[in-house]
Amino acid sequence: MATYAIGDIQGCLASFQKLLHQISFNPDVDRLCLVGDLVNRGPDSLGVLRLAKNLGPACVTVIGNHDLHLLAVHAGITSLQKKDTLRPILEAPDCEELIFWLRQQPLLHQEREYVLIHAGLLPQWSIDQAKELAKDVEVALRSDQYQDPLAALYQSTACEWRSDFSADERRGFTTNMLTRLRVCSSDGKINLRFKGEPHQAPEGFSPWYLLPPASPRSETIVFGHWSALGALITEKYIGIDGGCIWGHELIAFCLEDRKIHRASCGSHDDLISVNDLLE
Ligand SMILES: [Mn+2]
Repeated sequence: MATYAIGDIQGCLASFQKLLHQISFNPDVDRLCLVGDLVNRGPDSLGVLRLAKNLGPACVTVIGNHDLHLLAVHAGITSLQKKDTLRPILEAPDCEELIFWLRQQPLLHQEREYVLIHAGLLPQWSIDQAKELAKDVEVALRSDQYQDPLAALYQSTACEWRSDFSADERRGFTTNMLTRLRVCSSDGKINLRFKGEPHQAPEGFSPWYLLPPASPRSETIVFGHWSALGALITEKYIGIDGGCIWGHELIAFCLEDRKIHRASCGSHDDLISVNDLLE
């Protein structure tokens, strides 16, 4: 029995299947914890979503920014962008079931001593506080009337906590932190524009995982979202976005033995050219 956390798949079904084969994944005894961004940019987001959903209780994912974008497009809050590869999901006969499954997933998931989130956690927040903030968003997304709160959190530009937040503003801030954070200031301001490498962080901002938490955390945080970072394995922080979509690798981290497994993504159907993405 083993539990694997897997990094951002982004529609790279062939790489996902290759990695599952490599780790001899058996859904009857093993578990998968995905760090989100199952969909978009890659060639088969529909296949990835179906595979994850069909694994039933053997698979949980936290919701990433691309997953939220899919929910927002489906709800009519925004439209497909040129680089999006989400149309096959929207046109699939099982679209409604897949969307329902996706919005039942958490933004934060704890698996024993590991806490999974898509992007990051500001140093000001304890794990218990982060769970409470995440729950607030999860309840809204799981509700039958999820469209209005989804629109508010999807469009939020909140980068800094304010104690007088409305419910929509609070959920927007939480979503920006958990699904988009890469660098922040020591006083808890998020920079949502920066996507470069950690050492290029703008002045006054640091990679979130380098800032000491205000209160000690016993848990280890597993996250994705930062392909320029690649695999980061430290005692308390495990980054596993291997940049699969850029032709690098898809990464699995085994929670029991802390071993890393990698599927290279450069030589098969999932590789898309950078030109396709930039056009
Ligand atoms: Mn992401």
